[in-house]
Amino acid sequence: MMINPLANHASAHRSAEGQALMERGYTILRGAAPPAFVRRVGADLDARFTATPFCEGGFYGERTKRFGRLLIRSPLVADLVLNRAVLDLAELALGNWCERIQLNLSQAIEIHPGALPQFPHRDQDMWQSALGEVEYLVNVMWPLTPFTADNGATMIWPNSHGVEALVEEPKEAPIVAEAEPGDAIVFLGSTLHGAGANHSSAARRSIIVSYCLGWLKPYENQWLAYPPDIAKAFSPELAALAGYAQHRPNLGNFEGQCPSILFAGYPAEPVAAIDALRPDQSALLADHIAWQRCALDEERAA
Ligand SMILES: O=C(O)CCC(=O)C(=O)O
Ligand SMILES: [Fe+2]
Repeated sequence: MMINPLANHASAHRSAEGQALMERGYTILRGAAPPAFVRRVGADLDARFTATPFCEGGFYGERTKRFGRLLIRSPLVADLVLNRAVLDLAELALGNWCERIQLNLSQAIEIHPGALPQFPHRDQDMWQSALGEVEYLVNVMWPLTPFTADNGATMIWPNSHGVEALVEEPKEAPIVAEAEPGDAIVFLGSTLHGAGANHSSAARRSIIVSYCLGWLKPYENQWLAYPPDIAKAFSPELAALAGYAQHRPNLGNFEGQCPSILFAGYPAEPVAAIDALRPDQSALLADHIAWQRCALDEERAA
């Protein structure tokens, strides 16, 4: 099934990083953002890290802190979410299965000394759907502090993606995604991974930004994280990623229209529901309506 023919033209398709992502299940974009910029993002998030309680439960990790809604925690996060090289990779991996991608989550993670390695997992397992055929998600880890083997850098199992998700045991040993602020660790939703153990004496901080198919239920409820009064300040591209765009046909509409109409306030008067169809559906519909009109004309002429 190819929903979005434009996906094949993504420039990432021809890049070495695009090839690595699709062939090995992950790639690391070195220097995807200026390190000083990423450190400023870290500074913006600092107070929130301190104030946030430790997570509960073995998956999140009890020596780990997490919080979401990063687009309101630092205005700089928008630039990471909209990073062109990253978006190209996300569109490359997901474009065959949807017409537009959406933001699945933005989450800050702090892994404290003494944290155990995280349960190795595939992020796509949050959706109970067909495996091995469709990619649902692309994950991007932006280190805020250096990622080392000692402090809990993400572990990634190369070549564990795609149909390999149907196989119980990964064929290869994991790699440790050592990286610096400014690097972007990109991996597929079908790639086995998990945070490493933190054996160091300092916390490991990072941001995850993930993108998923535009018709899926995202992990973080974007409309609640960024209600219209907040999202109206976003650029159109960012607002669309945060759910203020329909996924044709008509998914995510408000009163039959694009939810971005709410940026002007809730409509005081009733509004018309307007078709938002894919071109193939529009063409089928146009044929059908033409046939109906013809039949009606013939009936009248008889
Ligand atoms: O923090 C990390 O390195 C990985 C976190 C992760 O995979 C997750 O929370 O789903
Ligand atoms: Fe994960």
